[in-house]
Amino acid sequence: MFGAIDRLRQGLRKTRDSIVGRLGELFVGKVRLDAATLDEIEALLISADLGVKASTRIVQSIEKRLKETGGEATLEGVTQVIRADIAAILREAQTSVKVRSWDEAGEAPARGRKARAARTAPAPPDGGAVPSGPRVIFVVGVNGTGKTTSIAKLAHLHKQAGRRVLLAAGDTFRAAAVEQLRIWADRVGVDFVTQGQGADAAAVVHDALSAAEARGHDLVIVDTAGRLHTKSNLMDELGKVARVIRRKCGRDPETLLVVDANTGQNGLQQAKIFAETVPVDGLILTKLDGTAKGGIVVAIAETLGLPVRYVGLGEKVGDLEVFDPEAFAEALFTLSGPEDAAEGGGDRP
Ligand SMILES: Nc1nc2c(ncn2[C@@H]2O[C@H](COP(=O)(O)OP(=O)(O)OP(=O)(O)O)[C@@H](O)[C@H]2O)c(=O)[nH]1
Ligand SMILES: [Mg+2]
Repeated sequence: MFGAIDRLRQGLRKTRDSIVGRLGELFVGKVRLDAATLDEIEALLISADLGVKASTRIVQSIEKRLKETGGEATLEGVTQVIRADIAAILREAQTSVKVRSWDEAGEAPARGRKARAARTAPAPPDGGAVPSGPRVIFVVGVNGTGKTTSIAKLAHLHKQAGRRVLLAAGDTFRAAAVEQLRIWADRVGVDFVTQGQGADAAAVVHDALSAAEARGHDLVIVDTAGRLHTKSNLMDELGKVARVIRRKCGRDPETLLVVDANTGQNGLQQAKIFAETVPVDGLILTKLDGTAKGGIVVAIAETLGLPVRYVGLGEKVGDLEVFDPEAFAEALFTLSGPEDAAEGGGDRP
């Protein structure tokens, strides 16, 4: 059994091999870092998908540190600077908070004073209702990013923590989507509410919340369809469901946007549309195990301006980690560990 940091290390193996391996080729012993080597480090970081902004910032840090040490550098010294900077950038994104409510959804995100006011004084829920009932996690994102799998993993995590979890089959577009969630619910051992394919997602969620109240669930996790291409489609569908949750529970759901770490610029743009259209509280970044460009976590956090809450590291229910910037940066650079050990098979439905 691996611990959290070992699982993270294992999941990030491809990225680590690429960054650490190439850094190692640049350095042998102590070297004097000239402009060309700094450029190479920058290119290496950009090719690991950290994004230009973060890569430039990190190289500037390295340069600054070098001035303090007379211009000589070791692989270890440079690695430490990169690692500390990645952790710092991710920590900064962790503190960004939701700036809109579902009432303002679809409008441009509030900035400055308006945003700060929204943070300190959240809009009262409909009719001034006192918040009650279960916690609700609303999982949204582009299709195929890993929403349903992440819901199963989240359900597992919360069940392990002793909570009573109910899954709501809010993706009613395909019969297969409902079935996939049902299989996961059975496998994880949590309850499940559906009205089948073609049902109104808002009605399914209404039903699920009533069931949760009646049966004493602590947490309801809502699956959604990813095939919503325009902003107005997105708001029509998701806004309707969110308003049902607010009416029943007296507060907005906690909305998590799922983003595939293998996503190219196109996927990132689609995720941006979600982040700009609906009030997202945080990110689940999936499939980090499948990419050699785990640096995308930094670029996504920066581009979307949202905190990463969880990372997906495989297809099994246990392959989800609560995101910790320090642990992530450490796992990217820890040279040796049990990651060479054989891994077990998958268990997806
Ligand atoms: N390697 C890996 N695969 C993952 C991860 N998360 C999800 N997947 C796989 O990605 C594929 C899509 O996952 P789903 O959970 O069905 O994605 P979805 O967003 O619900 O898809 P739609 O409902 O079609 O929009 C499946 O094959 C999953 O097993 C992960 O963290 N790592
Ligand atoms: Mg799905």
